[in-house]
Amino acid sequence: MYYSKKNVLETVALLKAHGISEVVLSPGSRNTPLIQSFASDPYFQCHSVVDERSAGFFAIGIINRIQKPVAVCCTSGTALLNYGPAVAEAFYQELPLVVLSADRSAAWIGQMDGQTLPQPGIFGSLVKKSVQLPEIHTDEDLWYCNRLVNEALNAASNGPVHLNIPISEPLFDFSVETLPEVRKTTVIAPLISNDLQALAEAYDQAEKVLIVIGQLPANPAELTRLLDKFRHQRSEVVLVEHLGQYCSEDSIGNFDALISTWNAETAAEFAPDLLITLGGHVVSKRIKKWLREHPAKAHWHIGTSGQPDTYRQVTHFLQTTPEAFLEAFLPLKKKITAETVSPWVLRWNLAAKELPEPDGSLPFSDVTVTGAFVKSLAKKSVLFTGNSSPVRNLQLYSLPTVMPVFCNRGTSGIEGTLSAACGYATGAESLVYVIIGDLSFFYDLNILTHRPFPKNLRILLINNGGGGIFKQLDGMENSEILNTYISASHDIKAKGFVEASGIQYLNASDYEGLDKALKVLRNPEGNSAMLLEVFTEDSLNLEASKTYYRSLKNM
Ligand SMILES: Cc1ncc(C[n+]2csc(CCOP(=O)(O)OP(=O)(O)O)c2C)c(N)n1
Repeated sequence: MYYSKKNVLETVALLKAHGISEVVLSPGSRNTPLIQSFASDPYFQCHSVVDERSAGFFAIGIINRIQKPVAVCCTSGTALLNYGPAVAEAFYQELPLVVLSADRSAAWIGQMDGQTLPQPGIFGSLVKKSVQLPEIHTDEDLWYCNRLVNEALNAASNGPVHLNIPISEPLFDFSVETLPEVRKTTVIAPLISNDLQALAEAYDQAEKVLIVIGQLPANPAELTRLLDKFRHQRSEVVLVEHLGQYCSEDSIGNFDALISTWNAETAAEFAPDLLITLGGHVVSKRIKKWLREHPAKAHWHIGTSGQPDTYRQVTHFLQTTPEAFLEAFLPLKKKITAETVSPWVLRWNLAAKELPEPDGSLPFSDVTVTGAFVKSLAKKSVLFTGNSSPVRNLQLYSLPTVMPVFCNRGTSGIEGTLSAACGYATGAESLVYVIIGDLSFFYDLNILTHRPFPKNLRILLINNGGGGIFKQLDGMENSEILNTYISASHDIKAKGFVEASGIQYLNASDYEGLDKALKVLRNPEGNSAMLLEVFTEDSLNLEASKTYYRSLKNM
């Protein structure tokens, strides 16, 4: 049975009408009317996650999997604030996270009534839309509520939204048998203008086209098909990290390491005439620096937001989805066949191919452990990577198989990687791997209490005793407080936490042990999730990466 008040019924019915079927619920009494209504309706798949910070990231993991909006629902007060990091992440990854917060009626905010704070608009500029629903007493209230919920859900197409729902007592009247019929409104995005002829001509004439693909959702099958059709294969170089999901025979993933080998002259020679970017964040810092120093004659950025100007040289914002742009653009460009590939493209491709990956001749370290892990990944699996060193080290290696790779790269926070992976794995059939550093792992421990904990999760925890990334930074060795305050060094091991949570625990601290443990980790059978904790040492971590980058310079 559903809860009786109309603003709750309208919200629940409209979520259903908009096709939002997965809801992550966090416990509370003010939101019990919402919880009861979602859980009573078999249309909704409900997940219970107590800690709202984890719940927000758990929902992001589900969005990564289903690529549709997902709702999170919490009680009033600080519960809502705990969604903050996930809301920010969703905003900068343009993910459709729908936040539903229950509240007291406006009259009681700031009156020392229990568990209240000013909830409407609390996420400020980090949401695409924020609405305060009315409590419904009249027909006009009902129309107003319907309009606001529709507006918010429509705005969620490319980012998070917040619906604050005041619910006065009684909170536990579960007497309604069916949801009301509701009006759903649909927004049709502006169609792309056909005025692209000039761009098509510029594209056909460009000699050096650099396409940089940032973070994209998984399985961009349609985008891949269109991009393959779009490219002349003559004048383009495609740079894409694992998070960009696109993969073709000649796309280049190791460009960050490649750029590290250039001198001023080569840096200028590799620069493009026309830069085309799409997708979200790019991890490499070197590419940003290099492109800012070597601006192209033209830069087109394709994306619905009409920003950003990451490389300080945008000439055209093509404000639409990459798919819609390519569809419109394809018929306009010339069909160039049997052209020879330009020397500039050949040079890029050769340089990228010749660049060696770090190998086992280097000391046992974060970098080489990552390499061994990457090579052991099972086919048809999915990978979540923590921020900090894992996402960077991962990029030094090609993946053995095409697989979706996810990371909370919207704001690069270290707090929600495990939770997101857990959300993805719940309901996924494949193995879901996580590679994560120790500070990021311990930060997100609460999700280990989630039940049922997905058995298909396989976690590689690289425990280097603190924030290892900071020790790699030039000049840090001179800081006397590096260990105490910057890298927050510790001697905590994960074993106790992991075993108490019913997860199978493995560990390794040399190549032989790692090899054995990785074989166990890739086993899809088993009654529980598994975690492999690998211990590495600061001095060897530093030596391995210095030796590797030095060897590239000497090539
Ligand atoms: C929520 C949040 N707090 C702080 C940071 C700053 N930060 C970036 S990397 C990092 C250290 C991460 O350490 P760990 O997860 O152990 O990975 P490692 O550096 O050892 O690879 C910190 C604290 C952040 N990105 N996000």
